[in-house]
Amino acid sequence: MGRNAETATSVAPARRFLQVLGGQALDPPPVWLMRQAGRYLPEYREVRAKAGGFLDLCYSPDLAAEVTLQPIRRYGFDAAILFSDILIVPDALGQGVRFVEGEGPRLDALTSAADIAKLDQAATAKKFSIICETVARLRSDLPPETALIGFCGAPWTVATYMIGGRGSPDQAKARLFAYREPEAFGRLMDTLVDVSVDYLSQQILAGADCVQIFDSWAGSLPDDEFARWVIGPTKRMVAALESRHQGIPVIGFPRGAGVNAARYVRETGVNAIGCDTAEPLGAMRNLAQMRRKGSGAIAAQGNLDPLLLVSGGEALDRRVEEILEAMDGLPFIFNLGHGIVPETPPDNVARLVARVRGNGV
Ligand code: 1CP
Repeated sequence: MGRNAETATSVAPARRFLQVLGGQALDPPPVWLMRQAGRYLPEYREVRAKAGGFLDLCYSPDLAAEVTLQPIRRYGFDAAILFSDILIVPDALGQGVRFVEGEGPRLDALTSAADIAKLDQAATAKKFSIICETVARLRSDLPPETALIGFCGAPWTVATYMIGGRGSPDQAKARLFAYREPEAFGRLMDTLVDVSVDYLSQQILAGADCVQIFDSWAGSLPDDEFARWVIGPTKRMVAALESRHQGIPVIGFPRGAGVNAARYVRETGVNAIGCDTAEPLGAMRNLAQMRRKGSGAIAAQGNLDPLLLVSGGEALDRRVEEILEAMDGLPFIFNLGHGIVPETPPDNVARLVARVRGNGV
């Protein structure tokens, strides 16, 4: 791997991934996978066991950089995503966050306006700086042609965990809180917008080439609440990032947005939209034909079903072809429609990458 190759030359390397985020169509399209570092890889499980807890892994720049690089070494993806988690933000704000083996995240749930008032923005600096050490290490360790994606959760999605105390199928606690106490909920969202912009801004200064905002639970809101809690905060984040880091590309991933996806693109100002598995290919094609005010084309990213990557075989090959064909000639980044699942056979990932790049198999 080309260590420090970027600093060795004064010419910025061509990162195909960033060309597409700039609105170009490339053949073959760049490819990376959400959750590409993770439990499906034996080398990840090894490092994870050594790290102790999941948060310990996130807060160890050496180990976090190592697991970020693992899928790049194996598959040569066009982009690496910082290994971390969207729940670093509540943790850094002082809300208790734990990851329970085999169960997932558990947070000391916020139940009142008073709990929200206790969140401590000033406390975030120390933890964010540790994460940014991982980013800096990655930018120097990655091959120069590999883009580095920084990320955070969108305010709505992070709030669903902060109020629910855990993942839930319907995000009922956060939705109810937002209906019953819109002012307090609005203050929580304002805090999350501010802190998340700072966090992404620090990742960009440390070397991230672009950022992705994960709104995994965007699909649980009716359209007026979608506008208020998904589009509004994301739009403010994109504007703030644009004013601090002109030209930095932002990918939005409003999972489950459905027919609201085009409105999300139009109103938030994102450069690219991540499409989930349920997005029809025709709709993804339409999104990749939209244009951004004052700048180039919108890129679309997605949207293979992660379970097809588990099943593999001809069904996988067929769908990969369909997606490539549908997105031909448009600014498109090949990805899954949601994160890779732990049951995924690593060989299927190699097969997918080869097919996307036209290398047969
Ligand atoms: O034991 C383990 O190894 C824990 C599994 C795991 C991993 C690998 C968690 C716990 N988080 C992560 C890393 C992670 N999470 C990354 C970086 C790795 C990469 O992409 O290669 C990213 C971008 C995330 C983002 C994330 N975390 C999201 C948004 C994307 C999505 O999948 O919808 C969400 C919702 C989370 C919360 C979270 N963290 C972990 C779990 C199991 C969950 C989901 C919990 C739930 O809803 O029940």
